[in-house]
Amino acid sequence: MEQTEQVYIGLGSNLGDSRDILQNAINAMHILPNTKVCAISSLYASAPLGSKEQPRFLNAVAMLQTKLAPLELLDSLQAIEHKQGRVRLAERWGPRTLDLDIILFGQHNIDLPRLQVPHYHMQMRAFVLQPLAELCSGDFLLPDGRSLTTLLATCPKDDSMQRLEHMLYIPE
Ligand code: ROI
Repeated sequence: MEQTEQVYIGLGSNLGDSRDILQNAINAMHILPNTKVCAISSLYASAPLGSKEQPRFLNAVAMLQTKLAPLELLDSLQAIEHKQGRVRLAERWGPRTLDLDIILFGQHNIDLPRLQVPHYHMQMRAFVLQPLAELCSGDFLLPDGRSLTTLLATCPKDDSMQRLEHMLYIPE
């Protein structure tokens, strides 16, 4: 794919030094070929969705510009996850060192066995929508025509969610 696309990545971690792990992931995404990190949301802490018997999560959303094709980007993100020591545990919604999800890939709808974009669960997850809303305006439209404002208004409220003081940053 030759065209430059704007891609939104959801980052999450709840094992190890999560803030460090998320910053390292941003640094690693920034040096991918034909890719740069253009914007990063605030960092949010929230109670785990899924099994409650796990530490709280740190989440953020990054906006990238990339010329990589969707599956090339997915492979690159999975390589970063593995380098950060991610182990896929048997438990489906269990703890993870690093999760990098492609939330939106330009205005593309992607429905492949390995990759579905827009991300299936985004409309249910305040820890995705809230940071995403920091990076794009409320009238931002998804490929199916829904606005981000509509998604935010219908998303289950998460009272556990806290916007943190310390920030992630784009490396020089
Ligand atoms: N819960 C929160 N709060 N944040 C996440 O990133 C997250 N990721 C997941 C599950 C385990 C579903 N729960 C989460 O994959």
